[in-house]
Amino acid sequence: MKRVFSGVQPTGNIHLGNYLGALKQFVELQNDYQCVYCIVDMHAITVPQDPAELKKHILDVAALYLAVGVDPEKSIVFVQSDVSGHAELSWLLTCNSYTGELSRMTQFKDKSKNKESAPAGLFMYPVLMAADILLYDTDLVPVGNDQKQHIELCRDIAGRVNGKYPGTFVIPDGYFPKEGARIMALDDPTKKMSKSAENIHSRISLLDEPSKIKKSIMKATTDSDGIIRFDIENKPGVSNLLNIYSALTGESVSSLETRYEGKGYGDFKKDLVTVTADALAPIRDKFNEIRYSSELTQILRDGAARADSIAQKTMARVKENFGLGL
Ligand code: ATP
Ligand code: LTN
Repeated sequence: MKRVFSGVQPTGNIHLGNYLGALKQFVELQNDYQCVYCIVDMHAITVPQDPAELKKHILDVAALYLAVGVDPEKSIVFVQSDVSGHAELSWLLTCNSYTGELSRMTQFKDKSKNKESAPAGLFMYPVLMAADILLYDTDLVPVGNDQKQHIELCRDIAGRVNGKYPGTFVIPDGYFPKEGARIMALDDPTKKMSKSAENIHSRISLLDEPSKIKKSIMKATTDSDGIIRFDIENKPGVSNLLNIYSALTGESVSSLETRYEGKGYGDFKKDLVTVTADALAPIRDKFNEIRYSSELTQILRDGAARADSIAQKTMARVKENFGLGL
């Protein structure tokens, strides 16, 4: 069976962008692949974290994985720092990466902008991500569009290592959803929906109550021409809402355009509120059921053991190929 790997950072406020860009695909891929889903806590510490909050967010993301439908009987769910192979492989890849290519990563440039000095961990972030992926001989990586550059870098590093040490890594492919690969902020559709934006109405968090969902969608930025049509250039707000509607329901954007012809933004937004609230209600219920159960930690322990046994095999092969150790 081919293998899927992906990860989400435990940093709170998991939103509709994370769901439609990544988590929804995690569930869909479970039947056809062996899936490995990680909570990447070592990526989270590339920026300052409060230890107690971090611990809480690790369990929040784990519970959300299960709440959206990741099935621990089928998929491996675990916390990155519980498997030492990630840090170990990361160093071997560091020695096969160049400062030039890492300096070109747009996420690094964005996150270190206006800082006199950036943490080295932020710079090395994509190498740790490559280690995550290559450690499991991954074939497919479901992520949002914002991760495209990191996936390309991972493929470059793997290809380079294979050039020096043939047969070391499987070269992975990115897997990007057709709709939902880039959900934009509701208050500013030129920016991606983000966990860290100050305005809570810029995003819909997966655990938002219906009243909050309603407020955020009804406030969402549109335009003044009143036509429900997909046009990213000229109508980014309406296009983003169409995209969300389509990704949540499976109805195509063109069918939505036809159905809402002659109707106003108010009607369209009201329907989108219902669609969104209906999609998130079962996720919220399942989350509340599982978040404080002892089953959750047991699932993560089992997951780490299963992940570690794959990781150890890869590390033995990689070390052998590199000529490391006894
Ligand atoms: P944020 O920018 O919101 O802080 P992130 O991308 O830094 O999120 P993660 O939680 O690690 O952090 O992302 C988890 C997944 O969600 C990734 O696959 C990412 O590509 C995807 N994702 C994040 N934001 C969006 C978005 N606005 N639209 C679609 N996918 C997204
Ligand atoms: N950088 C990713 C999170 C991440 C990841 C991974 C995704 C870390 N390691 C491995 C896929 C595969 C992000 O979405 N911010």
